[in-house]
Amino acid sequence: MPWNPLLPIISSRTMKKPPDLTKSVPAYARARRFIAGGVNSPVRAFHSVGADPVFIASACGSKLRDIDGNEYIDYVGSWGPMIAGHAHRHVVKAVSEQAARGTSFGAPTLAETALASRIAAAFRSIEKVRLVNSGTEAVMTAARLARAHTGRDMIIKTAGCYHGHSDFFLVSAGSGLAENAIASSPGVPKAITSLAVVIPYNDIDAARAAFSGHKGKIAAVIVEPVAANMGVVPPVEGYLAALRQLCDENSSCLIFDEVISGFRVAYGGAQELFGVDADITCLGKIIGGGLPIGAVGAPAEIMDLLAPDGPVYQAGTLSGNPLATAAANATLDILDGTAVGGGIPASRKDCYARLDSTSALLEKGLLDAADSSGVTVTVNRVGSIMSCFFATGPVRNFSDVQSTDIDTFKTFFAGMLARGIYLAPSAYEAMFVSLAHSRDDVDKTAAAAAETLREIAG
Ligand code: KE4
Repeated sequence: MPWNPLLPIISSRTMKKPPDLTKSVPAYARARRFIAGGVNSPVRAFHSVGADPVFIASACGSKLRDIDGNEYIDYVGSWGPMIAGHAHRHVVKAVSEQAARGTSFGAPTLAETALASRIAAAFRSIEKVRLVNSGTEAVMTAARLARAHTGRDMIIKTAGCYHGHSDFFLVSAGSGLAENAIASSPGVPKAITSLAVVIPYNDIDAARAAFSGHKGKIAAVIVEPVAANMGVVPPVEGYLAALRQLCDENSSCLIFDEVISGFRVAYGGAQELFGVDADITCLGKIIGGGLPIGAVGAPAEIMDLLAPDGPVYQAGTLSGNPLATAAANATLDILDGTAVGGGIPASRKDCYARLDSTSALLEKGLLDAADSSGVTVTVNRVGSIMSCFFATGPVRNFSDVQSTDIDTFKTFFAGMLARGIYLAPSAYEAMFVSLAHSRDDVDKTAAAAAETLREIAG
């Protein structure tokens, strides 16, 4: 049997026989010959967990199946979009029927208007929308709109939040408060990063200091209202409202990057959950039901700045693509309870109640497993996203996350994968629960966690 790269990871840390990756191993080698890093998005390469990636052949409901035939309970859910579960028949039907009517026209369609109107109805801060192809594009456009709307250039971001890979947002926090940022990627000019002010998440004093240190120059604050790219880190009580107030006092835009939290933590995202309105909202993932999509939304006064009515240019060949909007509208049908049959909850309220109850069971299962094994963990959860940190806690910002035991996370990841549980291959990502996850899935996950944590405890 060819050498299994997971073996040293798993065998050195878990007694459980690793999955048979006979086909994934050569598949990765071949992929590396033709694709940079062998993957089309870095996190998929499993580098953060010191292993080689598993190649997926198919998925249905809460399960993934790899090209070796191994089945896993999936808590990545394509990094958030698959809230209804994989290959949901309502989504598959909508996309298949649309494909037969044409995949792209480069012209307006009724489905785009339908989706935009549903997004506007879900977020009271949104009057108009522009559909794009990714969360990165949504954030890029939001930043451009904020700068055009205010006539200012600087933007405050928080350390540990991720807003896509456009130049300006590839910055990491300097130490301390309101430091000038340093690019976290070569190729990003200092002239661009010098416009970023990076502060710790959940630190309103730092935000206040950033504003007073750059009076009249701040176009916007951008934040994930529920941080989920440093693991899940909820906003502390009053944090979002305080950012809202600071932006109002300084006539700056508050940009909520709800690419993950939108339609996830509530149908109306974090804005509904916490009752704080953004000036500009970025969406993605769930609204595409697994197809490429992003959206930026705001009051008409801001959105009308966009071409062709306004001077702010933004465009995209496949923006509002018919397949993506078909998947999107079908997914929102499921979440707002208008798709009938097939075990779909009968209403929006039932949907989010089910997501929350399944996730609460999973959170309890992980905590009980840790208790029984004597391993210290902190679980941060908001609705159906959560992270299990190997730390005493609390975990409230990026530096707290960086102080958690990342090595033990790697062992936990390997042990869970060996037991058929597919977690995000990084301590800085979230676990995503879908409507398709069952009680049996949660029980199996909790049992796998208990076994793995017992091994870790030794
Ligand atoms: P995309 O360009 O990847 O569609 O969206 C960028 C983005 C923007 N804002 C937030 C809050 C996001 O979480 C993301 C993308 N999230 C990552 C994982 N946490 C996508 C996974 C990947 O990069 O492969």
